[in-house]
Amino acid sequence: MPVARVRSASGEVFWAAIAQERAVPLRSLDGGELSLVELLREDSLVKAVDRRKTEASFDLAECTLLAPIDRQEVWAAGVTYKRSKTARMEESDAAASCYDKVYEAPRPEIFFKATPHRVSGPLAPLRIRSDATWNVPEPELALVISPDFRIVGYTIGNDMSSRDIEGENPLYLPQAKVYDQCCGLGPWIVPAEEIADPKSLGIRLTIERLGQTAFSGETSVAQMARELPDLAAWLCRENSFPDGTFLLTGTGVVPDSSFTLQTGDVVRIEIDGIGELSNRVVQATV
Ligand code: DO4
Ligand code: MG
Repeated sequence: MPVARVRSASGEVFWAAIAQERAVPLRSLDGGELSLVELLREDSLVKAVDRRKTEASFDLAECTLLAPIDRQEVWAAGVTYKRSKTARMEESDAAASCYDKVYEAPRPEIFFKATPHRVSGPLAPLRIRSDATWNVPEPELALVISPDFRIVGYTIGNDMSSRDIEGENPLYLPQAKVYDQCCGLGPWIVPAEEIADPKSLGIRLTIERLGQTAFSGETSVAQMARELPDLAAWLCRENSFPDGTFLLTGTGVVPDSSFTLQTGDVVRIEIDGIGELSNRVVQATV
């Protein structure tokens, strides 16, 4: 049963279990406000949710789904699919060999992606930088990791990226990746116990522009050159996450080099067994 962050029609924000088009609010067992980490600390996310269900329920159609995050950091892995390696070697004269090497190396590329206030949930705007000319979405399976480093759930991530900034100099990566509204997450968290084989999940990206499909592409987690537990273990080396954390696992879909996002584009990412995350693209003016 998915776990979502929900805003009701009257403006109340809460964690909820989603079933049969209804949102069932969850309560903390200590009587205070429920935070995601209380659920992540338990051995079973499914049982943690069951134990906290209230009697109330809201029609999902009258609620807004928010990004399923409260206090966590979002991290991301890169160059985990061959398509990402190839696209990045094309965009960067200076650093082509870095991408080639990291694709093969035991240690993966892992970078900091977002704090909660930089994350957009379903149907909320995602931003392209006003100082970038070549921008793409990156559809990625996102791991939800507990404070004791277990993969307890999955959601969909969009690792928005400015290819011209990253391509100019790899040291600009944080600016290509981290800015306001740079990361999509949602629509909810699916417990890991409910996904028998995450490697088999298909990932599809569609970009609509003025009512037409401007780009579509797909991949499968099976195409990833690394194992999910291995990525999580590298992130958690010498690192602590008192509230748990999210880890985007890299993109296997990159549009051709002639493509860049425009204001008004709608980016839709679907992952089997999880659902769909759609966001409209905006660009701030300087
Ligand atoms: O090397 C830069 C970032 C790579 C990335 O975000 C990806 O492969 O998804
Ligand atoms: Mg990425």
